[in-house]
Amino acid sequence: MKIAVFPGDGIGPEVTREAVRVLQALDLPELTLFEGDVGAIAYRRHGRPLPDETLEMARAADAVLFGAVGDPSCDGLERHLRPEQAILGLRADLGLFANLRPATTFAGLEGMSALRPEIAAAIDLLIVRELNGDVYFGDKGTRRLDDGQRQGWDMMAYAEDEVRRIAHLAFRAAQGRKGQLVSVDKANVLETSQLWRDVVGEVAADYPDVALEHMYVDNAAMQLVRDPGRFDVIVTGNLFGDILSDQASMCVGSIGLLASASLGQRETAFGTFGLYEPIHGSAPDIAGQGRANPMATILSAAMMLRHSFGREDDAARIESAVARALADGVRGGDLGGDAGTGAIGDAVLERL
Ligand code: GGG
Repeated sequence: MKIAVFPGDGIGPEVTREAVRVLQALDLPELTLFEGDVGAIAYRRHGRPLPDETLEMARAADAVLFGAVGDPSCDGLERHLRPEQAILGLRADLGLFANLRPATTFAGLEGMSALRPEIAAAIDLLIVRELNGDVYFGDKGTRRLDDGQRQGWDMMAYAEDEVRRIAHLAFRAAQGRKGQLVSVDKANVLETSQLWRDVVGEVAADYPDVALEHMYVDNAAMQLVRDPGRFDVIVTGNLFGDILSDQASMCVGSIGLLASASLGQRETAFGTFGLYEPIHGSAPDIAGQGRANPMATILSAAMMLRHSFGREDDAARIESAVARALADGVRGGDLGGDAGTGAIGDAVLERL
């Protein structure tokens, strides 16, 4: 089992360390970990946010565990040198087109939600975010207009094959859950969204057992705080998915709890190759202080065991250990407590 570990910037190394401790405690057969540089740390050491060595390491692995990238000291750099290019480059190079972001309210955390506890208690949803298209990967630039003003532009584009493959994945995910899929777009304004809506509607014919609903993104943002329990699986584009999943994290209590799996079509000897990362970023304001909550990264490691290694029992063990730690009152600063990164890792390890 070859896992490439890319801790990255800010709190990335701190939270990744705890997830690695959990993986090592499971006594997985022939577990080999390689560590590589990504993000600002890679830029400082190698002059690029995604060095060739790191990319080769990812290609040679069965799965990637990723921390976070981003550093305010890089704000003035040209776009291709910015830390975020590391994660975008990995997603593109590795063909990781589907980002699964589950959001479920843990027992005992209902009161930590930005919503009323009884509304928060009902949240058990999965956001399926398309990851290889949209404004993230379209042509972009800045130019001077005739009147001398600067103008920035980002091209939003989706080809129908890109929509079709993420739609199939989302329908299959809904089949394994409650059988309800909400496709989120802005089809009343955007051409890409009209195509998205048409293609998702066509794919629906293959899944008569799944109830499909189309929803505009502004309405989806509202419904997510009004009645999040109505959602089972949400499928949406790259930008809308990024925004809605951060919103969902505050509905369940903290962004420090949301894990993610980025999957493509490559199969390894064990399962589907994937990259696993917390949905949060590098949080430079608390970096290096041992205050970050590592649970999202630990839960991402659980997703790795499930999707990339077919080890459902080990994944469930980790998820249950995290749930029990929370039920026992283990809380990081993000949840109003004072447990540090290492102490939260210890609490999960004790309950494995
Ligand atoms: N662990 C997530 C992370 O590092 N996020 C930083 C970031 O900029 N990600 C871009 C994205 O998720 O779209």
